Amino acid sequence: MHWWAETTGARGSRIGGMTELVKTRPLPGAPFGVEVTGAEPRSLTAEQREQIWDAHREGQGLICFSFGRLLEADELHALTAVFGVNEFAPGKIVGIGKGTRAGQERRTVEQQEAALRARGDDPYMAYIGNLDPASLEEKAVDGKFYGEWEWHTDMSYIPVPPTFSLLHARVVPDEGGDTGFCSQTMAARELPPDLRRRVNGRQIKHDSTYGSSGVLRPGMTVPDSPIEAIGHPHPIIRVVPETGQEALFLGRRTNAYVTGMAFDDSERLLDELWRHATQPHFCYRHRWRVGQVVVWDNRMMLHMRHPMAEDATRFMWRTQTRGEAVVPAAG
Ligand SMILES: O=C(O)CCC(=O)C(=O)O
Ligand SMILES: [Fe+2]
Repeated sequence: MHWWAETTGARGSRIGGMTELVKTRPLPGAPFGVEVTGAEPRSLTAEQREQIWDAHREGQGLICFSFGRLLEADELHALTAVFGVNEFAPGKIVGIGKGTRAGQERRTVEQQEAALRARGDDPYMAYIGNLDPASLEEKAVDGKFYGEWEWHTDMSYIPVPPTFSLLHARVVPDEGGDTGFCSQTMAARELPPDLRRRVNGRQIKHDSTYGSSGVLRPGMTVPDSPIEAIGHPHPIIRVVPETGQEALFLGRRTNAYVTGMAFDDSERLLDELWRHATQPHFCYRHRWRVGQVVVWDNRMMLHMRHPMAEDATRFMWRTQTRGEAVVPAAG
């Protein structure tokens, strides 16, 4: 982990003299990622925010905040705001992971937001798990919730997907339900030249039919083939503007299609790309502790969820930041 060796000296002395800085260290057991402790989301100083951005760069898009306690909703929103503009949670506001039903009257974003708040729902917070968010009683969920969720980046089927996602562990099982992360900047760096040549300038259409657990999204129907599936095309290699790094942008494998190719050729190319992109040495498996917030940069990282037992309980809060136009790599 050479970046750490380069910065330890300077960072160590800064921390030694000034207790108001947060503490950072490489995420234990991970090939990338930084763990941050000592952050108070409501009162982060400019210098601490800068440290967090350093952690983003050093961690190659993955930061784990270990708070050792549950956060209040406003604390998670404040932490989210460090990374960008807080975005509505998926599926709550039309256009952000939610379609309009035929015949439904169009309401403004403000009207939709007010309606959510009126029934006690936070428009910026998603709740993921098998507990009811208000009562915290167990609730029935689709059986697919307990299975393995496929590798993906969040909402890549829209033109401007969210940049950061934050997941806050509130109830986690003793076993199972880990979250996997896979560095796509590492995957881009190690892309074999022949494969790079074949994907240069090409786009993948990212399908919106299914959620990551394999459940059909509300209002969607199963397409005849990935070519017909509803989604949005994005460049296969993108650039992260802050660092100039390239990253593979694959979205999810299900119903993906390399536009302009014969279907079988697209399938073969996608299989080859996914085999390359998800090699174990690009990946990290996060075992959750209650109170942690893991932040990932969807421009740099795939993620997935490992299966869990059907009698286990898992409950997370989740927020995201507004995206930016996807920057294609120079062809
Ligand atoms: O629950 C998890 O571990 C990951 C869920 C997920 O894909 C997400 O929050 O975007
Ligand atoms: Fe996700």
